[in-house]
Amino acid sequence: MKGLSLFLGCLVPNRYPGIELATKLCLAKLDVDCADLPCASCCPAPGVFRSFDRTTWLTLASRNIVLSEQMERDMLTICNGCFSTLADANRCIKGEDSAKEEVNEHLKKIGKEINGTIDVRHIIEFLYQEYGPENIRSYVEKQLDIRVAVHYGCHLIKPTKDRGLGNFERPVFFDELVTALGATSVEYPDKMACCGAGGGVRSAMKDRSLKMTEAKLSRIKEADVDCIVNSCPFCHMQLGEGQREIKERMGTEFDIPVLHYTQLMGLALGFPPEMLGIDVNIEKNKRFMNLLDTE
Ligand code: 9S8
Ligand code: 9S8
Ligand code: COM
Repeated sequence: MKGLSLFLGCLVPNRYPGIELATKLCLAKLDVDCADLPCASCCPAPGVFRSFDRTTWLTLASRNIVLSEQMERDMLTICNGCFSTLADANRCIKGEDSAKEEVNEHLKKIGKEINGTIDVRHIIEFLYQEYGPENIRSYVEKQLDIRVAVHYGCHLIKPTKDRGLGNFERPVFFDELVTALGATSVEYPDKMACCGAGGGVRSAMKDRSLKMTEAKLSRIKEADVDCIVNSCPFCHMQLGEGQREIKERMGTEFDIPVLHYTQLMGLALGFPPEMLGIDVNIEKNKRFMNLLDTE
């Protein structure tokens, strides 16, 4: 297997640098060879660019993929949206000669060429396929005796024929990675529903987007969990910041901690919350951390 390059996307560097650190700490603990990917741009976001102009979407994605090809590394994403764009674009370049030629005509202008020599991975899929839940379990230093609502997000599992991660109505791979940390993955209705943010809905129709989020958060609240875990910084923002927005606009209060999987894994591997971007000055996070300490 090739080494990896870490594709951060936009949201992690701009809003959640703690998720970058959590990712790097976890990967180092697992001895994964993962390097920074300098000069990367937005993936570009699938729900926006791909919907408007396929060639622009494919060319920008290809430029990012080339950076990793030049390093002779597979790309690792920590966001469902980035995974969707980069994995789908890569598949398209590898499978369609005409698309590859068209993109290379554009890339030539900046002295680059895409060859289709690497793979694109998502950290959840990578950990599941290359390590497996049992193996992850052996790295755990602190058993997390908590109830977790797993939110897969849309782009991690769809299109299912390309993802190859099993059943898309009731997938289990993400849940298994969560239970490997000692936690319980709690079932809840509409678990596979969108968080409400994707596909430009958050930007274009904020009220509708938050209504979807409120519905999802209500089902999660009823399931009586200690936190929500996601694999996508966009879902992370919608389910997290969205709670504040919903309280302001609709008055409903949720108060549920939201963690990216790398943050949850970081806690299980023994790192303190401060190193994982978990702000314990926020009351709900403080309560969550106390819960972990009173085992
Ligand atoms: S990059 Fe720009 S907007 Fe974002 S985070 Fe994930 S999807 Fe790709
Ligand atoms: S769910 Fe529906 S489109 Fe998506 S992956 Fe992340 S953001 Fe939330
Ligand atoms: C969601 C990305 S992760 S997008 O809004 O669908 O582009």
